Amino acid sequence: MHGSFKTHMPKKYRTIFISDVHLGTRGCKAHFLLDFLKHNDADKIYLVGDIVDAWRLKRSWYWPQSHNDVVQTVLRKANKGAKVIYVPGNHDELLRDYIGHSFGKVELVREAIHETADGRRLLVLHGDKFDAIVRHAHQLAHLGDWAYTMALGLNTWLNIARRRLGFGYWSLSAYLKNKVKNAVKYIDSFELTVAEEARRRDVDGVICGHIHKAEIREVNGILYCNDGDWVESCTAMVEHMDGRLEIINWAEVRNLDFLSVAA
Ligand SMILES: [Mn+2]
Repeated sequence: MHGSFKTHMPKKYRTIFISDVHLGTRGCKAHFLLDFLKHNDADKIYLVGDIVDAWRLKRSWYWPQSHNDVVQTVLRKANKGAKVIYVPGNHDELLRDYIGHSFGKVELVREAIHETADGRRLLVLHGDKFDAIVRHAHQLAHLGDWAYTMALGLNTWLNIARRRLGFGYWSLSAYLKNKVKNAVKYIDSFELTVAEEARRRDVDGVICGHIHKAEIREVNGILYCNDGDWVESCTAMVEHMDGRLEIINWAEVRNLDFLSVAA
């Protein structure tokens, strides 16, 4: 591991939140996460779901040493006194059958309420249960769009028919631009839906993962936090000793080049 960052003692936080590591997949940046865990410590660590990708492992087994090291490192932190709480996500949902049990010193819970040092109550959950609601709404909203696209792909006959019927030229770039706009809308509605749940549950905010987009922002008076992922962005969320929450983009902090280190 390169970089000019040199510490002998890991930086200590009150809490670390990590999700969407997707161990067991080639996309997982296990080396980056190991580096993060080496340099950062906390009294409490929340694993906010999709830590192990059981879906993908079931289809094809992929488990290099670095992925094993991540598991070992977290267990070692638990043994040394960190409270480790695992909130399963959809890719590790088989663990949901063991809610309420502990694996060694790792506690499995469906969701948690975390209280920050400055007294805020935050609902901790993976977030996939809102995904279905959000996605469904989007599918309905864009069914027309989809049908149109499919029709265009059918065959030249259809295109000839279209021309005869007087339809105009179909622009791929406009279509893709629309898709990007939909993705942005999707993230927005996910954040809104999760924040609404927090309001319903009478907490100050929510900490989730799932959509691989780190964020701390206020949504209609509710604090929405997303700890990001270790597939694309290499982000974690930390709570400082005074209760301040912060997103740590580890690749940025360490100036890591995604291509220079084998994941
Ligand atoms: Mn997920």
